[in-house]
Parts: sequence; structure tokens; C-alpha cells
Amino acid sequence: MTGAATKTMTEPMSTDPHTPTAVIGACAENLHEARRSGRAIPQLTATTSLTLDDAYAVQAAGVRLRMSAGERVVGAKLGLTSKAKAEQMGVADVIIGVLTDAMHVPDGGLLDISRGVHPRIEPEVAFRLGRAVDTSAPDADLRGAVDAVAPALEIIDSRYQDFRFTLEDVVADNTSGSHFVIGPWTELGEGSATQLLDRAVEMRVDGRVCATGSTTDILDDPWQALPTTARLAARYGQVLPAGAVLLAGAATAAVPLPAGARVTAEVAGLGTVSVSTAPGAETAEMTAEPGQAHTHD
Ligand code: OOG
Ligand code: MG
Repeated sequence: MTGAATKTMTEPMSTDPHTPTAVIGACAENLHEARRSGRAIPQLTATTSLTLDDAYAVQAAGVRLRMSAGERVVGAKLGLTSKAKAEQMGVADVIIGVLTDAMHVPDGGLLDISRGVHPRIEPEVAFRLGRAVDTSAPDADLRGAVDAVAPALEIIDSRYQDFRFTLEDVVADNTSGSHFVIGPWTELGEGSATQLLDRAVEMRVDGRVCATGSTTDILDDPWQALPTTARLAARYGQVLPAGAVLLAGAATAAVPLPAGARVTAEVAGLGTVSVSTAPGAETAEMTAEPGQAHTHD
């Protein structure tokens, strides 16, 4: 338990009966600093008792730190919506996180991962909301607000050592969110965009297939992401502005994202999305973690 990022966490803290705002703030600062420095920290729950509600409060405090640095909320992401991901991470509950404009990388764009901790990449399906939705009600009609779907890539990067965490840790860490890339949007009504069952998902790193799955692996039907998001957003206060992007969660396990690589993901019938990483910029943590889980064939 050493390292500058943990300096406010030296004493075990209790959340009983209510975690003090100062503790929530200190947890958020710790994660914020780990994200900025690319230096991993021990799991918060190793020293701090956090309920799931506390963890979402830490996530929200972290988003506020980013907003005061000029970032804007542009959407939301679900995590652990497929069995492949839940098994990979050993955490089973569906979770929600926030997407900001600073996390967006254009399709085909270049990402510098040298400031990351140990980034991984995973193929997803994205929805776009054509209008703002009031998410204060758990049964808000998000599905009715969707105007387009797209293939997507999510770059996740846990701020915790060894990419290991409890459910509360990963929620506090904005569900490991790092960056996202959205492929070509298909407007609803075009072709068969509304039918998202049984579409093959394939991700390649430098042309080599590294993960395969099906859209049905995402909550049994990616459209289920909409009512799930409505429920979680209402409970935890996430906002969804007009044009918001929603990532439905990965269809496969995530794979380590190397420097100097080109990654593509194809969702059958929806098209292909890609991102490249700048060469020669491997993160220190990645070279120190040769054994991390992946799905290379
Ligand atoms: C948590 C984030 C999970 C997904 O798509 O399942 C996620 C993690 O794997 O670190 O984004
Ligand atoms: Mg994801």
C-alpha cells in the first residue's frame, strides 16, 4: 500500500452509517490522480468500506472533477452485460458509467496509450439518443429515443493494480472507462438496424482475430441495454443529453491493447470500426503484467 496516490487512504475508514463526503471526495481524488498519472493504485476497498451507493457517489465525484477541468458528459456505458466479461473480471452485476467528450476517439483515429495504466480493448454495440431523456424515472422510454445504432470499440483501463477489483471498486473507477470509438451510425429504419440478435462480433488486432462473439451475448439482446440504463441512470443520477451515446457492453472478453497496433471490430450487418495506437508507447504496467487475461486464439 505505498505510492503518492494513496496518501489520503492510510487509515481504514468505515462507511457506517453514512460514508462522510470527505471520504468519498478523497477516493475520487485518488482515482482521478491515478488516471492522470497512469500509476495504478491499490483497490479502494482494501482500506475503505464502500457500499454500492458509496461507489456510485465516488464515480459521480470523479465526473465532477473532470467537468471542472472542462469535460462534458456525452453519454453512458454499461459494463458486465455479457457472460464473457463477467467471467473475465469475476464480477457479475451490470454496472453503469459515464462517457465524456474527452474519452471520444474518432473512428479510424490514433490513440496515445502511453499515459494509460494497462489498457484493454473490447467490441461493443452503441446506441444514439435522438433527443434528451429525463432519466429521473426508472421506466423512462430510452428505447423510444434511440435513433441510430453502430459498432463500437471501448478502451477500458482500470486504475487498480493488476486490473483487479471488487464491484464497488470498479463502479467507483467509472467502470474502467478510458476511451470509446464509434463506427458508422445506421439510422433506425435503414435496413434491419432494429434487429440486433445473433449478429457475429469479431475483433482483430493487426488483422489477427483476437475475440469473437455474438450480439446476443449482450444481455441476451442489446436492446435490453435501454431499460437497464433507464433503471440504473434513475437510481444513480446519470444524465443523457440529446445525441448521447450509450455503450451496451462488450460482447467478448477484453484483450490487452498494445502500442503501434490497429484494432478493428466488425458487427455483422452494422459495419466496422477501427482505432490505431501510437507506436513505441507501451505503458510501464503492461510490460509488468504479462499474465493478464486475454482471449487470443
Ligand atoms: C469493467 C468494465 C466492463 C463491459 O463492457 O463489460 C465493461 C472492466 O472490465 O474493467 O466495460
Ligand atoms: Mg465495455
